[in-house]
Amino acid sequence: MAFEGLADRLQNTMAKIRGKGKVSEADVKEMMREVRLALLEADVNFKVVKDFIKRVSERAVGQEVMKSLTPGQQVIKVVKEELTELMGGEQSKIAVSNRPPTVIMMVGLQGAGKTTTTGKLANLLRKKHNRKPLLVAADIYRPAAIKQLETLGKQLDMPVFSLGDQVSPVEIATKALEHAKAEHHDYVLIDTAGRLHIDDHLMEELEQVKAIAKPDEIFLVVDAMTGQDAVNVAKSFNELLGLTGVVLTKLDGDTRGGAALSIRSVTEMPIKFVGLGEKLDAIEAFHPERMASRILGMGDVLTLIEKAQTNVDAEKAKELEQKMRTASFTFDDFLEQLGQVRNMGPLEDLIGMLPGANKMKGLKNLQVDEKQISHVEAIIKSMTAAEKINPEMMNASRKKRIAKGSGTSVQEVNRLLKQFEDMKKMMKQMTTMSKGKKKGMKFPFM
Ligand SMILES: Nc1nc2c(ncn2[C@@H]2O[C@H](COP(=O)(O)OP(=O)(O)OP(=O)(O)O)[C@@H](O)[C@H]2O)c(=O)[nH]1
Ligand SMILES: [Mg+2]
Repeated sequence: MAFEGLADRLQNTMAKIRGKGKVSEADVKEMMREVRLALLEADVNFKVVKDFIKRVSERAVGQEVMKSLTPGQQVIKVVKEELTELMGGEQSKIAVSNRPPTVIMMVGLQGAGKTTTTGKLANLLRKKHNRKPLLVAADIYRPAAIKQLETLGKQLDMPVFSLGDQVSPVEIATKALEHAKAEHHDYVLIDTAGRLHIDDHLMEELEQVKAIAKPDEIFLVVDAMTGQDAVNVAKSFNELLGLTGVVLTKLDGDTRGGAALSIRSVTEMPIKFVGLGEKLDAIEAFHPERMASRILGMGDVLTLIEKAQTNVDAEKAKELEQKMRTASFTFDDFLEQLGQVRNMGPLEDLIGMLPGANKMKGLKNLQVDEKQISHVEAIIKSMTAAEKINPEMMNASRKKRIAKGSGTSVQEVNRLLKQFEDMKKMMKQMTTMSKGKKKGMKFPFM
């Protein structure tokens, strides 16, 4: 996971100052030295680091901190605010044209993730915003580029506009727009060709496509793993083409995060989305504040809730809630719920969004638990219908049978039974707690 080193270091530094009842200038200086090192090590642009430290230092020894009752926490608040500001302050939304279709042009270097991101964005627009996007294959150079987009289109069950590779991208864009209007598509996503380096020919062609397609957004797709290079690429593309935003991909890899923290201040371009994996739902809108919160170990509960809302079937959630109320929640429901949680993405990522998760050593090894989950699934599937509804009937010989059937052990079966009991108890408490409160979605796993 990206930012791990940075998050660790910053969180350790913050822990030292958090509880302090008094913060001296020397304390702040000491802390800033560590923050500076942490940022530089994360490959954040040198000048960006310098400015950042200057701003935080000024504020940290200023009135707002020294006069506060909890100066330690106040300093952390300052760091968080400045970190948020660094990444762009308020989150920026995706444009909506008042004369549809809204046109989004994807540009970037070879292998940055343009084609994948085109598919991900279209998926997001449909899933979350109820839009009807058209994908446009305008990369006529790389062999199989068109095929790649068409395959994505098939996976998503979404139309792809293509005229083969013998027609110029400008003409493809022109025809695609006509087609989109005729078919009432409200978004058009144009996937363009990548180059190894920025070159005149590529830029000329992109300018021509831009002139004809009049895009509402030009997203530069950059690979977070390329660190400072990503920042330079963003700078050049912006100067030559005029971007409206950046999509930072491969943030799931072990990038140190420097690009995410430098791009905005160096280029003034907002990061609008981040790519977090190869799958077509591995994309998130970029919220600087939430990202700062994650980096500082304060969690990102909002994203977690949104993930739940997009990926958990609302009908089923309601049904579950009802079952919880009436305490008729069974192992079958439990299985289904596991499935829904898994839809939200790798557990490891979800846990990373919980406040303080970084500090809990046990949680860090959660990858292992994916295996445990399959065990849980196997155990439940080995139960009879009666056992699933009535776990009380479970005796030693039944447990033995289930352990054997699921390829696990009696201990594991026991553990699951215990967890299930605990969970039911917790649900009862939650439903009593939420009584009288305003109605909202409740999920036992949160
Ligand atoms: N881990 C990870 N891989 C990604 C992400 N985005 C894209 N990829 C992978 O990166 C590789 C290149 O992605 P493409 O979408 O083909 O990149 P492109 O910019 O269209 O490449 P060209 O068309 O050759 O210029 C593929 O293997 C993708 O699966 C991401 O967010 N995370
Ligand atoms: Mg491509």
